[in-house]
Amino acid sequence: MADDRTAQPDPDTIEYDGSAGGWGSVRGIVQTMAREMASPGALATLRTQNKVGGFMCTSCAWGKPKHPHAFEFCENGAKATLWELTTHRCTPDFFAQRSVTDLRAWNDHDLESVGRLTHPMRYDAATDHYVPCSWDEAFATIGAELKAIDPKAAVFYASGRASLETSYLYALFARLYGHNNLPDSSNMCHETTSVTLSELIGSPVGTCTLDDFEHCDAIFFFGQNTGTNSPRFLHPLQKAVERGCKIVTFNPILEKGLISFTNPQRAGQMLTGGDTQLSCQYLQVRAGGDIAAIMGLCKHVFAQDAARGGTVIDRAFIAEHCTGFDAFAAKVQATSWEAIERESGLSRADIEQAGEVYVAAKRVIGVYGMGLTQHVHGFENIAMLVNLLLMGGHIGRPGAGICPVRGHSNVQGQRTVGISEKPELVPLDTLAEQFGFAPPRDTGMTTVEACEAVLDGSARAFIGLGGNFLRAIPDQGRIEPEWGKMQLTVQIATKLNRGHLFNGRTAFLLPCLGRSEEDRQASGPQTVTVEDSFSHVHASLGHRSPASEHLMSELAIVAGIARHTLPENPKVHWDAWTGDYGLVRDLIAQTYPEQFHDMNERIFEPGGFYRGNSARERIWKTESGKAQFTAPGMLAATDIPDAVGRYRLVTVRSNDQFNTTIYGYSDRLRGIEGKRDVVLICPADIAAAGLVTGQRIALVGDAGDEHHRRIDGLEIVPFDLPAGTIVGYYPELNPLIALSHHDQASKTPASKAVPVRIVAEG
Ligand SMILES: Nc1nc2c(c(=O)[nH]1)N[C@H]1C(S)=C(S)[C@@H](COP(=O)(O)OP(=O)(O)OC[C@H]3O[C@@H](n4cnc5c(=O)[nH]c(N)nc54)[C@H](O)[C@@H]3O)O[C@H]1N2
Ligand SMILES: Nc1nc2c(c(=O)[nH]1)N[C@H]1C(S)=C(S)[C@@H](COP(=O)(O)OP(=O)(O)OC[C@H]3O[C@@H](n4cnc5c(=O)[nH]c(N)nc54)[C@H](O)[C@@H]3O)O[C@H]1N2
Ligand SMILES: [Mo]
Repeated sequence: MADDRTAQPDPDTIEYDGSAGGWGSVRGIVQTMAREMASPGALATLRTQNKVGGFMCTSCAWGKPKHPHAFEFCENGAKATLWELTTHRCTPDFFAQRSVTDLRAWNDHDLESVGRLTHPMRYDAATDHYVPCSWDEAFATIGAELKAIDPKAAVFYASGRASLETSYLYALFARLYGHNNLPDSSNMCHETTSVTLSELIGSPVGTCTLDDFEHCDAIFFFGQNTGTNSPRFLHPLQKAVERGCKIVTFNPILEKGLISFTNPQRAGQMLTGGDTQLSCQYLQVRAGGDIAAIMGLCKHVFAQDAARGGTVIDRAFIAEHCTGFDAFAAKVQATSWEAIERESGLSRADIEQAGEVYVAAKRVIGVYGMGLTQHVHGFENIAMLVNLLLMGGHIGRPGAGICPVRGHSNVQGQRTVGISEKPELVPLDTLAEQFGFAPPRDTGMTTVEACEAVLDGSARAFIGLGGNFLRAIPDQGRIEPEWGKMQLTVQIATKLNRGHLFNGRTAFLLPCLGRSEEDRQASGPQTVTVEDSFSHVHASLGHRSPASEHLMSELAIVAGIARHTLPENPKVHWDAWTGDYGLVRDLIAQTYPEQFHDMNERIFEPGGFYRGNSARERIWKTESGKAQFTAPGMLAATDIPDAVGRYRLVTVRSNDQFNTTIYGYSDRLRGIEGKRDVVLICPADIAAAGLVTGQRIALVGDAGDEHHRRIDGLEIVPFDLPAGTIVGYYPELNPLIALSHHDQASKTPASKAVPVRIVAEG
């Protein structure tokens, strides 16, 4: 148990701002405390989470309100913090006892459970062990290796946690070195959003802020699992419903958090077991059926507009602000209800009922997550939602807008300050002047392209600023064996994961501070900043003493590598910047003056400072200068046609994981306990395939290429799902996803509607 008894929360008394399941979520935290033997004072640290003067949660990117609760965190955020504050340590001794190859037999949960990394480590290929090294040795060797290769053959990956300051310097380092190969976790996540929204409304991010949820009349919710992945969002949703707002949800899975919510902060609800009904209608669309479903909604809106004398569609808004409406209208007209019902798996009557909610609402918000972005036609999914919102003028108006729910806590911000493979999104001329160099102008690699470069041998070096790239990508089974052909791999991390067990010829594992830890540099303790889903920028100050005296901050590590790689430049001061992060914020303000002016003064504003959004002001920074209606060329978000025995596999998260970090084996909100090697199938499909509950099966990839993809030993669990849609866990099922199965516009891997077949075992 934890070594500080006072740090043990009592589930009967703890005040807690929690998630969908009332007591269950409190119990989840207590279990994590016990498992992780959280260090003394861990609970006090939770109290400062998401508060001014405290640190910003490392879990999701949901907004941090101006007036936070006593405990402004959820089950997720608490687990993420306790996971970071564990007393377990992954030391040189641990590595001395186990070879890297041996560790590949460990599962994701066990690898991270070893604890926080304590020392910089070098991979010794001769013995197949990680051995300790000095920071100087690491930086000098990495610098020498990078200098010896073509910069265009290097990939600098970032998982969306590192601060704005670190991210800005990481991107600057890449460009000074000579490439734009800056994929980040966003390239597996909301890159579909960045590409689609930029093209259609001229803003790469959502247009809503938290305030809009206080004024909307209807929320259309697509493929985002709030109770599990962004539980603090349940509070504004509950309040919205209580003032009469209607929520309509489209999701193949009946996600508990979206059906109803027991608020752990309201004593009454906890005592009586009462709850708030969240969705007024829940439509179990088939995976990949949203283009069709939204087409149906639009069809109903047109019909009602005609029936009500043209009062439903906002024609004045469309005339002033939009293009492409006529082609879109023609498309809706030409699409039959029969096709819509077939492709969505929903009945016309149900879609019309949902359409009535839209027709009756004055202010509509469209919310979405991975259920729209991670498809081969993710672009068209989002574009249809934009169409739906534009019809009623619901973008750029209080209480309305489009709201992509971001994942990692600073993933949006990393893009904002230059981590992007797309040079056109970065003010290169400003950077050129600021730092006296000629930035590379060619487009860099996305995640998918980086994987292709590893496969074809053209990638020579990989740096991972956090994350677990090899475990998070598709086609893992094909890429792992090729990884070691790279000359250099460097992983900057807090905990050991599978991605660290596949190494280039020269390889380092560099341990960094977590966000809750004090980051002391030459000028004293440092503050960092992050941007939430609503484009608000918050300061974060860690107070905990570091897990080991040998840790360095992410910023110092990036600067250390850069200093040993790049030639002297009178305008570049890695040491001074490392000594005072305020100087880096000055640089950010110079590069992005419109959004980040006076950054150092503004970062402590309660609720964060807003960096603005043009589409919210109805300024459309698109090619046409207007908001764009589109007419999709297909109704299914996948290109793989339906066939007998072919299923659409959806890979999802449980509430007991954060991406590839597996805290435990409980998917409390879906009622699955103690196992993750499962595949959820609806009872009719189980029967039709001649299978039985509990039977072990294999899933086989059905992408139609020459590669064989298979995962054995999955247990059949009956689950309420649309026919043909089956569900399993990420990242265990990633080897089934073909690299070629990605959104056509943004190259975001399509982790939903993955074509598979079932093979009975035994
Ligand atoms: N506890 C926890 N919190 C997290 C994370 C975590 O791993 N664990 N990860 C973080 C990250 S990086 C991200 S990006 C977010 C992800 O948060 P989400 O966007 O919620 O992502 P998923 O867990 O993939 O869930 C996708 C949802 O879409 C539904 N869905 C699947 N296919 C379709 C479809 O075709 N149409 C529709 N309408 N729905 C569909 C699924 O049933 C599921 O409810 O969460 C963040 N927060
Ligand atoms: N099949 C399938 N695949 C998917 C998805 C899916 O839904 N289905 N979702 C995709 C999405 S949305 C995302 S965002 C990606 C996630 O991909 P990644 O962001 O690459 O993966 P994570 O699991 O978040 O990374 C976890 C690791 O980060 C390190 N870490 C934790 N905290 C810190 C820190 O403060 N600093 C540093 N330097 N390291 C730290 C730890 O070592 C930990 O092991 O996966 C994608 N892959
Ligand atoms: Mo994500």
